[in-house]
Amino acid sequence: MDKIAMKNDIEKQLKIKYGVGIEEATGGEIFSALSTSLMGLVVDNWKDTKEVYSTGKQAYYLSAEYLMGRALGNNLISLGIYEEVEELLKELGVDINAIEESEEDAALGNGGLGRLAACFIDSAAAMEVPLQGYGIRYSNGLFKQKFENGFQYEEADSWLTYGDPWSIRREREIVEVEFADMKVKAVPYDTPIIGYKSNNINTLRLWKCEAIEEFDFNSFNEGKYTKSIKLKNKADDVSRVLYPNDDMRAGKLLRLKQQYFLVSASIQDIISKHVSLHGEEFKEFAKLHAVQLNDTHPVLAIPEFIRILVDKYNVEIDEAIEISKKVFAYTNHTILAEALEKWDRSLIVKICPRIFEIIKVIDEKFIAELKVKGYSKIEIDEFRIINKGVVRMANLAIYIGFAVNGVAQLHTDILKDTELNNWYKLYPSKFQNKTNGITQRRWLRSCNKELSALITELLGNEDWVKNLALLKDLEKFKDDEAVLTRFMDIKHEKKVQLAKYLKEVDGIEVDPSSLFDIQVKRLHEYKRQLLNTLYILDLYYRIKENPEMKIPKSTFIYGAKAFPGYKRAKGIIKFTNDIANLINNDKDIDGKIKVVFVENYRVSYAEKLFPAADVSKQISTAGKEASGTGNMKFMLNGTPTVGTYDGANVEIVRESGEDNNFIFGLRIEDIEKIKSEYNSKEYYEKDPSLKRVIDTLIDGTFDDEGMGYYKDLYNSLVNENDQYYLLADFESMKKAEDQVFEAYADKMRWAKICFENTCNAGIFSSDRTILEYCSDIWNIKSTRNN
Ligand code: 26Q
Repeated sequence: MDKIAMKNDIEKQLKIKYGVGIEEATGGEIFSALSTSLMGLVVDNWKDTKEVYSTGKQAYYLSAEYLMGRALGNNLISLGIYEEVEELLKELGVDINAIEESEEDAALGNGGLGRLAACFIDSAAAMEVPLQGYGIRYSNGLFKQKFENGFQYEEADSWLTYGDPWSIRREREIVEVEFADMKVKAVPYDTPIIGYKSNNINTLRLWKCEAIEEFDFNSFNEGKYTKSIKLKNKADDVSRVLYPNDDMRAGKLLRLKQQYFLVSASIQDIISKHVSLHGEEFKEFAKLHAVQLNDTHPVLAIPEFIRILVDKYNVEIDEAIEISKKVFAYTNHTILAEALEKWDRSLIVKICPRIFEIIKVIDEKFIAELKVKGYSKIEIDEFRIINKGVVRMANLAIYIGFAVNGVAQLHTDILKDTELNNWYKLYPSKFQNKTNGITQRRWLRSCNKELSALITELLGNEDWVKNLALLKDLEKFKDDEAVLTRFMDIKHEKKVQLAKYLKEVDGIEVDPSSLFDIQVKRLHEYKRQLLNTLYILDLYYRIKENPEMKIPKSTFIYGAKAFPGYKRAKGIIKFTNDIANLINNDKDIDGKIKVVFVENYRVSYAEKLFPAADVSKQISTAGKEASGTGNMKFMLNGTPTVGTYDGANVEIVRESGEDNNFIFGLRIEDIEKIKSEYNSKEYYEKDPSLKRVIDTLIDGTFDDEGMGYYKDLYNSLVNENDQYYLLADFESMKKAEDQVFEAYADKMRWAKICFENTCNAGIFSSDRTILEYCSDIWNIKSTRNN
């Protein structure tokens, strides 16, 4: 990097964009100027990478969500110039941290699935894999969460108010998307995804929906202003907002429109590039392109692909279907069959009638195939894509997809053995496992620079940043007290930093020498934040009864957003905030425990929480969490898991050892066994400690201001037989926590537990995952741009 040129460029950008010098510029302005200047450093490699990739087979990741977070810090690291830029800014009297904090999170996703997509495109760039991401450029990302008197409120997330210096609007590559009732423009915005210390720059292309005519001049001239912008608004609506739910609870028309918009624009883009390079030749299409469907949300890509081949390029429909069978692969992120996406045929007909016709042809072809194989009518009905007036997106994806994968070993086993067992028997060779991963560039190198420096020092180089398996080599220090002490000093330092941040933004004081127990994830009943809360309340009562009780001073931290229409989830937030209020204000317990619910948990907050955690809480009901990825982020930062035998926890324990984690609770087999005779009331009546905490929901200890939240939560546990087995796992969770307290009290033992977690986290790099997709699904190779 040429420092002087960089400095001049930043100053020039500030002048052009804002008419200010660096002394008067705000953090946001410097962020924008610096980012624009960095874009200048990547444009040439970006263009070259595209050319290099187009000479071979490419893969495309279609996803309705990308939970990117901030870009600046990561991009500086990938470019290998973080320290230089930090110094340059310092010379100008600017603190790089403040500049990084000025960047809005790009929160174009809800949770795990969206963040996974973001990790994957980072890994693909780092691994020099020709993968392009396609998504939607929502004007409003995931809502901002506010607490008032313990209740969650939502505010719009207008992340684009000050523009997005990391994307380029590609006016020349606009495509048109046709709905039954309107035609719109899909405008591509491209973001460079910078390969770590590589010349490969990959692309994330997000589509924005716009009206073809900005506004209707005739109406405007007639003085009908509202009418003149009606069409514009209708088009803008399509990419206006990310649906804030992370399960299939609202099958809304607009959501389906978004899905069709995404896939139509993306597939047109892929096909038109193919045609311009190879002509109207589709027989070998699958040799050049693979499309990965991130859950069922982009599954309409399949009939859209067939539609274009048939209607635009005159391919026979049977042939088009056969081609599509070699192009698409599908990832499943949910366990429950009943949670799989379904759309009423009437909705699909209303939005894109031709697509429905094609789905019908696919369905008929499928039925014919099943008949030939000798399946009965009843069996065939199970498989059918269209059944009783609904289109089952997963069925379409599995029938056409050449590969179907789960996201953790346990999850894939469940799909094969139970949820999708009939499909597995029909197409055994389609099923694969691809255990999720996380990018160590963001989740260690960038968010925990102190630990990164120690690892680099111990290993003698930074190779682990692009080959995380190398962390294994740290094992030789596992009994080295000096190393362990430094490791834990860093943990402490990260806790001090978090405490400072909490104080600044949430006005909450926490003691960095206390144990930080952290549960961060979307709020869901199956994730059992409520179990954690009941546990903490019980602990509080026990401390009150027995002030001498020996436990390490502890801070319990939560971060979670609830879907705005999910009453129980909102009730759990309010209940937990009420308990925090009770405990934090009780002088009797002498600050022994404290409860903090951070407001507006998001990627940039996560980056502060993971490195500062002593305990990672992963307590979903066994069999419900497909994988989890937060669990991996904790582990990488040297944090043991307190959790159930679920999702990727199983693999985490397998890698780092039973002794280095605290596993408790019913396993899937146990639940299967007790399921039929489970009676939560018995637990409630039998265990006075359990009764005591559950009764606070109805005895007036807390007040939900007439919302009915608490009564409802009480009912879910006691009168609706506790679907998620909180009561059944309560006792064993207490035991696990006792073991944590005991282990934590022994400093060196604890240090070793933490250290071993980091040593064994290598396998959970999304680099590993992406390379598995490349070799086992996409059949593509890394391609270097020199
Ligand atoms: C579907 C239809 C209509 C509206 C919304 C949706 C919808 C949106 C988002 C359904 C599901 C999601 C997100 C699911 C998700 O995040 N799943 C998580 O995926 C992670 C990555 O594989 C796993 O680690 C988690 O276990 C899984 O819960």
